[in-house]
Amino acid sequence: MTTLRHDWTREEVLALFALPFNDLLFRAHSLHRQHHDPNAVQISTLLSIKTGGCPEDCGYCPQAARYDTGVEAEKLMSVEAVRERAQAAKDAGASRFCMGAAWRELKDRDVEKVATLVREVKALGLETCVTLGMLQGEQARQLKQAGLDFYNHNLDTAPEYYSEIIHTRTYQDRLDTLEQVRDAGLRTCCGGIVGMGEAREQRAGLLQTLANLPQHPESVPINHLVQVEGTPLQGTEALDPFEFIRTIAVARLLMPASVVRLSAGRESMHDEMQALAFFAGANSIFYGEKLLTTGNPDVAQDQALFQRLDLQPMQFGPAAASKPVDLTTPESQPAPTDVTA
Ligand code: SAM
Ligand code: DTB
Ligand code: SF4
Repeated sequence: MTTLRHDWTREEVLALFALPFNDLLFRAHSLHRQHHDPNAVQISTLLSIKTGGCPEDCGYCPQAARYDTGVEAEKLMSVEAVRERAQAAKDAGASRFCMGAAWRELKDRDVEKVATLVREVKALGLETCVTLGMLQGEQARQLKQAGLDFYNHNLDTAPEYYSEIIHTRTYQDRLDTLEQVRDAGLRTCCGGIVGMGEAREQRAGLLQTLANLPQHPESVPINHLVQVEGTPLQGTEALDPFEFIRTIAVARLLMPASVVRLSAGRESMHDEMQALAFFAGANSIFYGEKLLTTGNPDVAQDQALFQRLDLQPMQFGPAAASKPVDLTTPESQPAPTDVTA
């Protein structure tokens, strides 16, 4: 097995980006196979449990109150409504349920409410993930106690590009929250967004920072900017699709054991592009018609994609093993590949 490195230089990362495309993909895919089943994809479903009205100014985000995006502020969803959505996600084949709130930070008064949601979702036999903004250590420990598996908190971009995108909190604030999450024994889901007008240097900077964290995030969402009318980043020049694939491949090379998620932006990607992303090292998706407020491919479309590419949902833990979930028809499921081979 490869040694996990935490000392990547910017030059080294840029040199990977600059490899001939086929060489880069070959290297990334070869390493991918050493650490993962190449035909298994982890499936998470997202739910916005508290939508809109956010005080932050993240330039990409439709939920920031200050931008006129048509997203209405809503209250925290009820336990019953969340349970129903989580059960539906499980029935559709998701193994993880991720709940997002448009908050700057988690307030102490909301900790017990979120903990209740976590307990309910966990009781259904799903892995749990929440993304609630900045978090304090004690709050992280309370959520862990409630059964939380993952906390999603993204670095979003390279340190030097961050101030182009967000002004209401610092990069260090994000690093501090990630430290609290790790210290509480939670698994980290941390990645960023590309296609925000950044240069390759900054895509490299994002991945370099992620890989040089004290531990590689267990889950690394690579979001392609979803441009939303009314946000400052609407109208940003489109990223070359092959540059997006390169970003996935370099993420795989830097963080070989992590699960890399082909995250936001899939709705505007063809099947061929997604197939290339899976080959380059992506092995997770968000599944279900909606991300938080924007669209995601239809479930039927994803099921067809899995079938066409012979992909299977990644299983986890004894609960999943006792009741395998088929995204495709049962007879199309090949025997699981031996990842230790
Ligand atoms: N409010 C919390 C926070 O910012 O940490 C949690 C929710 S926030 C919507 C979670 C992440 O979604 C952001 O960090 C960002 O990476 C991603 N995101 C938001 N809007 C996006 C967009 N338009 N395109 C791609 N990713 C987006
Ligand atoms: C992540 O990295 N991407 C997800 C999840 N973590 C919370 C969010 C994508 C949001 C896309 C815009 C929207 O639907 O509002
Ligand atoms: Fe608020 Fe999160 Fe959107 Fe930033 S990304 S505006 S913190 S909901």
